[in-house]
Amino acid sequence: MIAALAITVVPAGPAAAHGNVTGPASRNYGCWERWGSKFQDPTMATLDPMCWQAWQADPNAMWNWNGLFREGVAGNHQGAIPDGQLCSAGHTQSGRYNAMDTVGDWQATSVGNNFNVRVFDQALHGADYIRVYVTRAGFNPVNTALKWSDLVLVSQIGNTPAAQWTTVSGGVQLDLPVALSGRSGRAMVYTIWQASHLDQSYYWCSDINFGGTTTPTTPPTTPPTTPPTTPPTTPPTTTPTTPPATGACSATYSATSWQGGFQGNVTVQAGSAAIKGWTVRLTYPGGQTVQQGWNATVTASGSTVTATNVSYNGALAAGATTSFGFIGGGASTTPTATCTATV
Ligand SMILES: [Cu+2]
Repeated sequence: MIAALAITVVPAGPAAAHGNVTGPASRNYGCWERWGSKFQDPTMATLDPMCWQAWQADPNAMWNWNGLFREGVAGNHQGAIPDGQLCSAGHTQSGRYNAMDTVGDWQATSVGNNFNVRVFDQALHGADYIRVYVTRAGFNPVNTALKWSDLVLVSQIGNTPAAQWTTVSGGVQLDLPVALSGRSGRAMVYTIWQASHLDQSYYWCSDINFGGTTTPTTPPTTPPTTPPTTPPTTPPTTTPTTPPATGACSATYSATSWQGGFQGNVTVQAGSAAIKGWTVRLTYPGGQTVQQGWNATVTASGSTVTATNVSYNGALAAGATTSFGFIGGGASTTPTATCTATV
């Protein structure tokens, strides 16, 4: 799942976790699955441009792939979400998911006219109901914003407690069968999960391509073994950055924190000469753990986090910068940061 691997795994509290459509992967889940370990890899801009724009717009839409929901909609989904904003659930969560509405050539999952939509529920919420829609024939998501009137209800279930879902690693999942006929080409799946938890409604856009006449099964998605952190319940605060270290390279640390966890971000800058690689050491006062990292190989030993460049961001011209990050558990305190360069 993650090339830049973590050492210490902190179990996430299931009560705070949520879910997503893992197959056909929703826009933000797919972008997280394909690029989470290398989200600043510039090849994404050409290989997967819609994911690239999404990561540029707000990486937290991917880190929090499980949090695309609204509360208090009272069943009036169309009233809460304007046309053109269906994939961001009406700019929910302060606009974190807005880039999901961007019209363009999102990577699409190939399906037959019969396929399953798989909902993954990390929190064992279960469902009051789940509704699966597919866009009407002729709708082209590559050049058209999604409207409610484009959607046709094709599958649904009513009240289904989590005990009736299939237990998998990290939660439970449920497959809703879709059976269509005569479809070809691009389309979207729109799924609404009314979780049996408060009045919490989830909304997901998945891009599909009707390519075959057979009945492929949705490739079994391995649920992540490390659930990402849940959205902060309190507004994040940014800790002061540490002063850059001196030497052939410097490391500048900043963090965004929430109850029980934080996202650490480090900017690495080459000094007055070019470098071939770098290693950053962060020493915390103690009690911190690392769950996942990106754009660096991140390991933890005791209260020291060591991050080494990956293949595409080791070489830096004089004065040039790159950055990496990681999700940590425990209180967000400011570590000392040192940078060692390979020249
Ligand atoms: Cu939840």
